[in-house]
Amino acid sequence: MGYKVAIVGATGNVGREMLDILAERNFPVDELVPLASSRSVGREVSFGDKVLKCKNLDDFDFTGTDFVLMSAGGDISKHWAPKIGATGAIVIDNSSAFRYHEDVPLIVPEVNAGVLDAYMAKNDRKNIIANPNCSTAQLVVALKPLHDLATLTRIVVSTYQSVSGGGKDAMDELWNQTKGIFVNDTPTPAKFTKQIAFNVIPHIDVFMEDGYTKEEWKVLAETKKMLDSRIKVTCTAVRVPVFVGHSEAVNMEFAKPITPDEARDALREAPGVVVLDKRENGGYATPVEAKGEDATYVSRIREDATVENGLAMWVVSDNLRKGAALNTIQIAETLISRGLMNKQAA
Ligand code: 2RA
Repeated sequence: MGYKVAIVGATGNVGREMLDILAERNFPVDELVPLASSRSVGREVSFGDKVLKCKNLDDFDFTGTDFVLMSAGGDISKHWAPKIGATGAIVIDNSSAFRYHEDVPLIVPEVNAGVLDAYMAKNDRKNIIANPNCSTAQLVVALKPLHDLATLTRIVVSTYQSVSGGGKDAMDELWNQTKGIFVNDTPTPAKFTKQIAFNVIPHIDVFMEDGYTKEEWKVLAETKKMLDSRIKVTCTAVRVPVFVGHSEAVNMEFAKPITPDEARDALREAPGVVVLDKRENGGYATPVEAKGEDATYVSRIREDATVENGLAMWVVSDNLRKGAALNTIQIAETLISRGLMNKQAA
């Protein structure tokens, strides 16, 4: 026996990736229901070798649904997740709506799966589990084994984020501007604040009062929530003209000494990490290799001699997979494998 799974936002970038990953990983699905807003009802999506039509989120009865995977934006999640959770379904939400709530676990299974045991034992749980922001998910996968080894005290992160993090319109904007520039069209920014083709933009999400952007704040708040609230974190988040795959340059300070070799060995053993670190031309990962892959790639591991116990590294992952859809499904798999769902798959 398998599970009844609904996907809210099934026609979006992340929703379609969720459908592919569920099929690829043979997730134990008895019934899959793609859900969308009324204007997308009837649109077809692929699930393995099946084609399914989207049903209307507004009038769907969630009773008897085991998992609801949500990726339709914060407003939809804020409105629907508590109502769906109250029916007994487990909502795994990809938006930022609940990530910072004290009573909602924020989970990357390789980092803090144990938090789920305590949450699922609570009688008053809301049945909402949050998936982190894409830039944090890959970061904490790479930081966790190093933190376990030498205790991180401070990290400085610079992100190089692909346009797919901004949704399909953002991908179309990069594509159309890139083609347009070759025929001398003047690029007209719409989704982005400036030209994105052949450019980089140091601005993702809204500005906050202290001058940081919300994207940068998310890296800070989510790393602290999942890994350790004592780690000092600062971030500069930058959009780059790459379709899929986020990259991050990370400088780290530790409480204890740690060598690049020790870090490399720990990362090689860590779940979800592939170390690709040859000190030669091309001996590092880029978004092109990470696209379509599940792993978080770590490269360029070296000493940062400007601080005591310092290291630097380069981290790359497919933002639509580990940064969103894959992590969501891994949370569902973790609930099953830890015996936290009522029924077990055969
Ligand atoms: C971005 N972090 O890349 C967002 C997506 N979650 O814009």
